Amino acid sequence: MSIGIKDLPEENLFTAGHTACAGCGAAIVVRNIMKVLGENTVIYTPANCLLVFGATYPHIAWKVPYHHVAFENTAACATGMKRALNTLGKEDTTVVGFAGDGGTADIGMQALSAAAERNEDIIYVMYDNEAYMNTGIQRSGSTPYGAWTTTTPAGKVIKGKELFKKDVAQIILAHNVPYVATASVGYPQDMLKKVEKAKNMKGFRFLQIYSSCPTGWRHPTDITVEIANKAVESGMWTLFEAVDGRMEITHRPKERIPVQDYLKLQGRFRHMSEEQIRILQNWVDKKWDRDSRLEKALKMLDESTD
Ligand SMILES: Cc1ncc(C[n+]2csc(CCOP(=O)(O)OP(=O)(O)O)c2C)c(N)n1
Ligand SMILES: [Mg+2]
Repeated sequence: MSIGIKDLPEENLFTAGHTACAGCGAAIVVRNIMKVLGENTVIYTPANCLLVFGATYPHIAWKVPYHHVAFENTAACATGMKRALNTLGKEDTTVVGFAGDGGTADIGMQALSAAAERNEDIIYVMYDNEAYMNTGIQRSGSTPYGAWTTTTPAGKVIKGKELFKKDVAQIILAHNVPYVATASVGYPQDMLKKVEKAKNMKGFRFLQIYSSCPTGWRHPTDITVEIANKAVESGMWTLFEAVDGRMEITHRPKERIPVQDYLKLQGRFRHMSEEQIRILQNWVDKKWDRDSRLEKALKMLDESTD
């Protein structure tokens, strides 16, 4: 039996009183994940919103050991701590890196890839709010096509981001690590299950978690979860997990809603032309098709080597 929402302890290890914006997806994600990870956990965070709203001197929201590290080296620092704890005979302590999409898809990728290659015994969580939010909404490799950011403005010449979202979870999956999953603030039960599974495994474990951002995405603070649901229902976000490389889509929308139903709730997509929406819809259709075929192919590959 996996953990349910009602089983979560009352106590917050990431406490109330942090200074995240109202409706911040990342804050909801971190608070709930910490309830599953428990007290015997050590945290690493590079520069990002989570650093600022969770630990700005002299205040701190963390009730477990917490380290702020440079942007580039979250996975390397977590690795060092895990090895040191092992040397001290504290093998049961979980070491976790929590980084944003900028700190993962772009700046932290090198250390992350190296730690995954070495199959280090750590959990790495990428909370994905699809831009460098803390420094004023600059685009990252994880920003979707068409989105307005301050470095992909929406004007007469440039009309939001002209490139497509980098698929970080698939990049990590290609490292053949024990556990890779995507999750979302809109699907808490699915997320908690995946975190619990990751916690109980050994080796390198990676979670990419959709974390809506009312400030950067320009949406009302009370529809954080609704937007997250529409991301999955439209196919913009695929919920999957891969244990030892066997990929399984964990929530398959019965009928995908048009991507426009997702876009229209957010100011960051307001400027998009019909042509741009068509381009994005086409990208989503292809991505969904590829994810579904990849699921089948990896399953067949796994069965043929059993
Ligand atoms: C090497 C380096 N470059 C740039 C910065 C400035 N900086 C601090 S936080 C941040 C944005 C982080 O974006 P992301 O990782 O997506 O997290 P978010 O702020 O969105 O939560 C940047 C660019 C820095 N601290 N160090
Ligand atoms: Mg970000």
